[in-house]
This record gives sequence, C-alpha cells and structure tokens, in this order.
Amino acid sequence: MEMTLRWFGTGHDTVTLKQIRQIPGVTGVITTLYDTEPGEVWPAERIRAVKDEVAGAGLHISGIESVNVHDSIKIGTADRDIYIENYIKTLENLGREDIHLVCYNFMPVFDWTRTELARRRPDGSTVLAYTQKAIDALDPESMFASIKNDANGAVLPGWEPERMARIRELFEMYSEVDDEKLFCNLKYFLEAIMPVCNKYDIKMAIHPDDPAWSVFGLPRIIINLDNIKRMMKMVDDPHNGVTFCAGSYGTNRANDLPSMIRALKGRIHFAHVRNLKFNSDDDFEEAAHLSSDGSFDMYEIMRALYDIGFTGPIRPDHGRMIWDEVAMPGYGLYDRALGAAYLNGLWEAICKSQNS
Ligand SMILES: [Mn+2]
Repeated sequence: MEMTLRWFGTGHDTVTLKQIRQIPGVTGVITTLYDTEPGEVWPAERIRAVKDEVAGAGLHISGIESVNVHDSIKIGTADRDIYIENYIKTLENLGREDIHLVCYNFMPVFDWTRTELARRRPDGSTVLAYTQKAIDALDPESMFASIKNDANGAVLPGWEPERMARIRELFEMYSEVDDEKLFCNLKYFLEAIMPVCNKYDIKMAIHPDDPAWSVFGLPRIIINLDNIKRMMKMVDDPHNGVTFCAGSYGTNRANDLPSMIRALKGRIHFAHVRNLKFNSDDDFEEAAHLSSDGSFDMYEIMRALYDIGFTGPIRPDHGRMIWDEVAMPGYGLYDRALGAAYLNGLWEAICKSQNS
C-alpha cells in the first residue's frame, strides 16, 4: 500500500503540500480540480499544472478524488451521453498525464451526510457526527443551512452552494429513480467508460454511499457486499472496482468490514480507513483512528488489506478537529497526520509479524 493524504488544492485547502510532505510515510496526494463542475471536461493543462505543483513539493498524485458524475448520468436523462462523452475526455486527459486511479460516487443529490460537523467530545476535540433523529426531524433544505453554518467558512465536497440552491429541483428530478433504475444507469455509465479505462489503465473506484442507507427517501445502492458484487458483475472488468471506505460501509453495523475486504480481493483500488464510535445503532461520531477510541478493530481492517495483497493508495479519512486548528471539518492536518502515522505503524507491525 501507499500512504496518501487527500488534498483539495491550493486556494481550497488549509493544509499545504509542504506540510503533507513532512508527515512520515506519506508519499502521495489524492487530489481534484475542486472548482470544476460535474459534467465539465478537465483541461489537460490544468491537470498538468497541479501535477507539476505536487511534484515540486516532493510528492506525486496517487489518484483523483473525485471526478464527479453529472446528475443527468445518475438520473438517466436524454442528455446523459453528452456528459458521459465529457467524462471520457476527462479520463483521457488524466490517463495521458499518467494518472491511473479515479474515485467517484453514484449518490443522488447529496454526497456524504452528517447531521453535525462539530460535535464536542470529552477531550474537547470536535468531530463530524450523525444521528438519525435529526434527519427524521429535518427537511433537506434546513439541513443544508445548518451544515453551511458549521463549516468554518469552507465549501464542503458535495455540498456546494450552487447545488444546494437547486435542492428542490434535484429531488424532483430523482423522483422517478429507484434503486433498480440507479443500478441500470450506473451500468450504462460504466459500460461507456470501460474502453477508455482499459486503454489508459485507469482504475475506477466507486465510493460507497455514506451513510450506507437511504437518506430523505433517495435511492442508495453502494451500501453492502451484495450490491457491490452486483455492480462488479454487471460490468465485469478489473478496472471497475471500489474505494473501500471503512467509515462509510461501517455506518451499517451489519457490514463486517474485514470480511468484506477479503471478499473484494483484486477489486479494491483505493482505501479510506477511519474509525467510528457508535453511541447507538443510529447515532455515531467520527472517532480518532485508534481502535480503542471507536467501535472498529483497525488492526483487523489493516490486516485484511494486507492479506489480500492490497497495493493501492490508502488514506486516513476524516479527522477530528484538535489543537485549535481551523479547517474544513474532517480535513484538518493534525488528526489526519496522527491517523496516517498510526495506520503506518499497524502496517509495519503486520508486515514484520507476517515475515518473521
Ligand atoms: Mn470515504
């Protein structure tokens, strides 16, 4: 595996490449062109510029998170082929720049959903949290308002104001889309992009829905092993794989994370590893990465990745806000650096105990 950190780009991230370069064991970044809209073609010169910037800091681009998929593709409207064509052009431009991993998601309307961005924990740190009660009591618009007020001035990925201004319209557009239709539209998209993925050896790594169940009545499909298997089988190509996000699949306690990892051998292209602490089945908060701070056995998760011979990029995921840092919720420097160091420590111990 290669340890990486997500980086949103100069002007969009409070964390600098220089800081990332100084986290021991981190050699790559997972980045994006944060100011592009879903459906746009990413210009080759902009990809090259960010690649050069990252290389200039002594790092490299290990993958893209995300190239977002336009709603027309997810909904399956008549104009979807235009946006698929644009997506293919973006993939070609990435492939020509020697970038071979793209994370994306197929979640309708919202990306990840949390009900609090700064829940205070006993040690004074603040974390992202989710409680089903809050979802049940809110409509999507008021939820957006509360998320926005909590975001330390940052624009959260998947919660861009332009999108949220259209939230009613988006819900209306998805009203005819159920799980089956969404699967169908995902298949159509994957079949269209696989030739270019094969040509440039680009691994597509779908990110799970977070939380891994329906929110506000919207369809959600990338939520458990059965559905991932269905997705991989319907377009059976090694480039059609997954981002194994422990914190997202782990929101559903029926998902056994280490055994899912073992079942997905060969098709996990990217891993997000983080811990959650459950207060009840429908209330959880994002703990420190350490096993003892949350509900997951992080050793067993890393061990499963080791056992399947995982060689792709891995990144610590959302961190707590600690040491008075002000940053995009979940994406500060300090706790993610601690997470990377901890995961690297687990990995070293697993490697040495296996080889001794
Ligand atoms: Mn994730």
